[in-house]
Parts: sequence; C-alpha cells; structure tokens
Amino acid sequence: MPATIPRPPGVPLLGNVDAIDQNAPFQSLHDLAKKYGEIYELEMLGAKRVVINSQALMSEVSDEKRFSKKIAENSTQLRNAAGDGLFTARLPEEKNWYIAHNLLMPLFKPDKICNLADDMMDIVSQLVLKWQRLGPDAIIDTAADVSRVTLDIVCLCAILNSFYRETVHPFAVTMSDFLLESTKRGARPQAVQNLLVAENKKYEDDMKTLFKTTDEILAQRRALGSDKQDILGTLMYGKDKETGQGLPEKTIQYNLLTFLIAGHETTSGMLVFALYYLLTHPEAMRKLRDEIDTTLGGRLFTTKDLNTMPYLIAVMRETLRLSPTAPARTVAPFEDTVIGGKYPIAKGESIIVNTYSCQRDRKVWGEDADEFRPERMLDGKYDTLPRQAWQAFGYGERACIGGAFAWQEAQIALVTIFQQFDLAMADPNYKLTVKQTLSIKPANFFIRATPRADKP
Ligand code: MNH
Repeated sequence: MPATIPRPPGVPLLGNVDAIDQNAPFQSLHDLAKKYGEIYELEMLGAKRVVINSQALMSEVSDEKRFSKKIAENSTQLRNAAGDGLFTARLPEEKNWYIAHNLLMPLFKPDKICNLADDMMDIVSQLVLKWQRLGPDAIIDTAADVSRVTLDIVCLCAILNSFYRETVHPFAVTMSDFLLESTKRGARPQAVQNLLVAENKKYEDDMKTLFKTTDEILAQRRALGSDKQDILGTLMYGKDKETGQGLPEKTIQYNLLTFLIAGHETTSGMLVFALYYLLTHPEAMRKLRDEIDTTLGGRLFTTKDLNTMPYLIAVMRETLRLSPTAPARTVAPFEDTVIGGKYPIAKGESIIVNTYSCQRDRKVWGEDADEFRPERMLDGKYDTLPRQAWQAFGYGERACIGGAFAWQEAQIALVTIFQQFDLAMADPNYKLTVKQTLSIKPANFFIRATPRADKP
C-alpha cells in the first residue's frame, strides 16, 4: 500500500517557505525530521521536495542505478559562479564534467595528495607562528584563522599561489558573501528578488570580483608558461584521453572557483567543529593528545604518519558524523519509483538527503546518537556499520573528489595544533550556534592558545 508522505502545514503559493530559516536551513530540516520522522515533504515556491532522514532511506537512494545527483535550487544560484564545474555540472548533458573528472581524479588519489604534505605543513606553521606571537591573552576568532589556513592550502596546493596573510583575504569575504546570498536567492520568489536592488547589485559585484580573481590567476599561470601537471595546470592544458578535447576557458574558470569554494569552507568547518568537540570533551582531548605525543614524541608530522593514529581518525569521523559540514545533498530518480517500500516518488522529483539527520539515526547509532563519542568509530566499528551510514563526503560518482585532500589536511592541522598548544574556550559557557552559508560551521567560537609547557 502506498503511504502518504507527511507534509508540514504551509501557506498558499509560498508553501512551506516559512518552515525554513534561511540563515540555518539545516537546522530547520533537522527540527522537522525530529517532528515528522524518516521522511517528509516540503513545497517551496511551487516545487515539491521530499526530505529523507534515516540511514535506511539514505542507503536506498544511494543506488546509482535508480538515482543521480540533482542540482538543487541553491546550487542553481551557485552555478552563477561554478557553472559546469565539477560540483554543479548537470549530468549526463554537461560533457565537460567527464573531461574534468577524468583528468583530475588521478591527481586526487592519496598517493598524489601526499606530495602536497610539505606545502600543507608550511601553511599550518604560519598559523602556529601567529598564535605563538599572539600569546595566551589573545582571543582568537577560530573560524577566521582556520579558514585562512584552509583557503591558503587550496590556493597553494591546487593553484600554486599563496594568499596567506594575517587578516582575512578580501577574496574570502567576497566568496562567503556570495555563497550566503546564493542560498537566500534560491529560496526567494523572482518577484521578491527583483525588488532587492541593493542586494542584487552587491551580488553582481561580488561575482565580478570572483571572476576577476580567476582571470588574474589564469593570466599569471599562462605568463609563467609552466606545464606543471598540478591541478591548475591539468585543468588548463589537460586533454581528454579518448577525444583529445581540453576544457573551454569558461569551464576552467568555473572549476577554479569550484575548488576555491568547495575546497576550503567545508574543511575549515570540519576543523572548527573538531576543536569545539574536543574542547567540550576533555577526556577525548586527553586521549588524542596522548596518542599524538606517543606517536610523534615531539617530532614533526610526516606523510609516513598519515592514517596511523586511530583515535585522531575516530575524532575526525565522529566530528563529520555529528556535523557533516556539507549537511545535505539532492538526488532524483531516473524513473517513477517507490522508496522505503511505500513512498511514491515521481521521475526527476527532488529528494533532499538530509545527511545531518541521517547520521544521527538512532536505529544505527543508538540512544546517544547526538553525543560526541569517538569510541564508536574505533576498533573496526566504522567498518561494520550498516551500508552508507556515514556519508559526509557524499556518495558514488558525484562524491567529493577532495576527500583524501581534506583528510590529509585535517590530520596535519589537528596534530600540529595539539602538539604546540593548550587550547581553551575564551568563554567557558559558550553554547554552540551554527552558521550556514553553503556549508556549516560554529559561529562566534573564540579560543585562547597557550604554547604547551609539557611538550615531549
Ligand atoms: Mn568536497 C563534492 C563534502 C572537501 C572538492 N564534497 C562533495 C560532496 C560532499 C562534499 C558531500 C558531494 C555533494 C553532492 O552530492 O551534491 N568536501 C566535503 C567535505 C569536505 C570536502 C565534508 C571537507 C571536510 N571538497 C573538499 C576539498 C575539495 C573538494 C578539500 C577540493 C580540494 N567536493 C569537491 C568537488 C566536488 C565535491 C570538486 C564535486 C565532485 C563532483 O561532483 O564531481
């Protein structure tokens, strides 16, 4: 028997627009999941979206024979900057995705990414120097400092330009404004959008700044005449093996912006969440620090140490389980279908995979699913989870290309920070609030960093 998918009460025309807080859509989706259960539907501006919130349904829609990624409304706006770049390309029609994907996949394998470890270390040491100089009395804006590191790491490692500076790079501000506004535009009726003259002007200006920056980067690289087979070089000069085709200029720009956007916000969010969870769970912090000190005994982290610290990996997995910094993705079925054995979904209809809620499914994680407990990822437990219970990097053909990159970067950053500093929350009573642009990260989370007196 087909079942009706529950729908929260809405208003005519606007549907459930009111149900979603545009400054934190993930939170609204999660609140609705707590109320309506594993599945519900929303009507937004006349379009129906089904939202799924359980591991069982997330696993079912990960079947690539039945479902594929759909570019959702907020990503439609993102396409203004990212076009047919890897993240926002529409398949199967946008063929440049296949070219870029095939060219870049080999460069993102762990054995290639580990060649970037020294560069990543360099940038993290800049942060260490800064925090040492600031000293224990300074109040550190965690997200701002960490984002500087992750942005500079993608710039240096993927583009070969270091942007590092001690204040926020203006480009990062523009990008963040652009992302936030893109999300908001995705939820506004066109008639309302047209009235927002000042917002529209700023949005257009921000977009111009983004493209001006990529123009400059490409011109610099061309002037260098470098045929280096790194990420940017491959995007610019790589040729598809089968067709001999390269990427058009515009698509190169789109991919460049895609890497700048996708490659830094999600990773910085992950690091800030990890610091937050560790600072609020002293026992986990102590175990992690013991592991780091025992493994390294004070020497610098090298590529040989990658993936050798089980507790560190468990902390990272548990952080991304509770706070997947890309908190949702959207898929659609190729044909009319039924999910969960009873919920009918029409061909092409949007299904929002609410990763945030799915990864807190009590059936999988138990009654303490909302607790930060790295132990649940230890001793092989991660490998025996139900299928697709952990999807922080998405799934299948359209899964994150930068997984190994982020995983390596996070290990380098966390190990180095905890080798060097005792961290403390600037406000011991800090209550987690989360800011969402495209990704999520803790808001107003300030810390102090004291150089360790007990370094091994
Ligand atoms: Mn990343 C796709 C999460 C780091 C570049 N990324 C995705 C998706 C998720 C995701 C989820 C799939 C989205 C979807 O199905 O619609 N990414 C993350 C997280 C981190 C991350 C949680 C860090 C933590 N991502 C990175 C880094 C880079 C990167 C670092 C680049 C250096 N991600 C991408 C690109 C895609 C993507 C490019 C699109 C892949 C494709 O569709 O071909």
